[in-house]
Amino acid sequence: MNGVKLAVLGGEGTGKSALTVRFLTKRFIGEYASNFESIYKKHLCLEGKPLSLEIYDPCTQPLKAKFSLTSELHWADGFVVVYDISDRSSFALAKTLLYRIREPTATHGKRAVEAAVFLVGNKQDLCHIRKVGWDEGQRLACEYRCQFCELSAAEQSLEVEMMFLRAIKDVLGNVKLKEKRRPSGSRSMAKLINNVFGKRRKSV
Ligand SMILES: Nc1nc2c(ncn2[C@@H]2O[C@H](COP(=O)(O)OP(=O)(O)OP(=O)(O)O)[C@@H](O)[C@H]2O)c(=O)[nH]1
Ligand SMILES: [Mg+2]
Repeated sequence: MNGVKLAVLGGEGTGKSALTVRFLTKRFIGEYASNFESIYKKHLCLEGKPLSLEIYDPCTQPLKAKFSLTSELHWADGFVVVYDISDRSSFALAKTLLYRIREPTATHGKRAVEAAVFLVGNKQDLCHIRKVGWDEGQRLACEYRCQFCELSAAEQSLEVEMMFLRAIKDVLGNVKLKEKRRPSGSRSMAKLINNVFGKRRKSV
């Protein structure tokens, strides 16, 4: 069975828990505990294949989120980076997080392909007090090679579901790419044998 690990990151109160709970339960309950971190596990069936999903929803630790993501970067296969469209400081923090995720040293070169990242402008229902433009989000996503959408965990169940499913599919796509780039053991051995015998044939 395929396993996918997603980390939902972002500033305090941006709606990380609301999005995660919305995806897992289709409900918006309004208030969410923020004093402990959670890893939610769910079994899904995606395109007819079983999938084991883990979603990491961190507790409020703005400084940790800004400066030390080491364990998250090693744990996760993909990231959902959330900001609140009515809070400009959360957009600045999202940018810092994207920078950390894309830093070449962030995973000490362990990744064969870039991690899948989805930038989410949450609380779209508050667009009357918007502080971050849609185009700014889109530009930031382009700059850091991410998917992008604006949505509302409070009002949109389907859009939240589509966003998570897209993030999961991107992770699975990366897994396939990684497999393609890494020659399999038998293929490397065939290449080695070919090299040895090829050379010998030439010298005869
Ligand atoms: N209007 C509106 N409010 C939202 C939305 N999503 C979340 N909220 C509210 O924003 C507040 C924070 O949501 P949380 O899901 O707890 O945010 P969080 O990022 O998990 O917060 P921390 O864990 O404290 O960092 C709560 O009062 C939610 O009800 C949304 O789409 N629209
Ligand atoms: Mg939370």
